[in-house]
Amino acid sequence: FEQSKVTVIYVLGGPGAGKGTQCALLVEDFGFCHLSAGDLLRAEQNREGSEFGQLIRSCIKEGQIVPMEVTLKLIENAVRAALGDENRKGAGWDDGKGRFLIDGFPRKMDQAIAFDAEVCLSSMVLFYTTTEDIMIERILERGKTSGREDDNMESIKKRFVTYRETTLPVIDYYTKLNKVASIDSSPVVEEVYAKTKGVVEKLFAGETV
Ligand code: UP5
Ligand code: MG
Repeated sequence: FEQSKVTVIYVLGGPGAGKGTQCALLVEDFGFCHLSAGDLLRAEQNREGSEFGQLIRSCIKEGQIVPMEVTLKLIENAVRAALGDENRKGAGWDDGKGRFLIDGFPRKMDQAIAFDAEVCLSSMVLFYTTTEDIMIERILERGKTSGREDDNMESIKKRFVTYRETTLPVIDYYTKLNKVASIDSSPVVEEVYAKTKGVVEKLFAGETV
């Protein structure tokens, strides 16, 4: 697809920082197509006949990054499907605008380089920051009902290690490219969203972040 027809925003931040929550709100106001890498991986894991099911399950439980070929393909397919899918209109997704939120990706340098080179360049990175204590509290609370196999203390600790060692360098990389808008996600959802909305409005108004 043509780069000029799509706007891609990467949404990053630690486990449980609030990426998915903010994306859902952005969809309503700006007509984005929200693609969560974690959700796409979980769907693939549960898809009958998937050759990657076991691999994805063990990576997620151990807080490891799934080999990028798998994730990249899932995202690329989802972008293409969304661009060609009339039925998604009305569900908040406005196909004509070609706006994508890619949530929880890229979280390793190899993914970042490959997506930027082979699929499309992102316009900016929304980066949610808060303390590990807050992230733990949020994930454990959600874990009561989420059914996610990584919403437990043991997996959380492993997710934090991967985040610090593997994902923070990606943030540094985009910071040097002046693409990162950092937002403190410690306050209540509405307050975090007010900041988020301001940043995205500026982007679409043609200002840099
Ligand atoms: N909540 C949210 N905001 C709040 C606020 N301001 N105040 C109070 N509560 C707030 O939020 C988490 C919880 O907190 C929710 O209950 C929410 O209501 C509440 P959420 O918006 O879901 O946070 P999010 O940042 O999306 O947390 P998530 O757990 O989804 O982040 P992860 O990055 O850990 O998970 P993801 O699904 O992206 O990835 C899971 C795994 O998939 C990875 O560990 C990895 O193994 C694998 N993966 C890859 O291998 N490659 C990839 O490219 C991507 C993922
Ligand atoms: Mg999420």
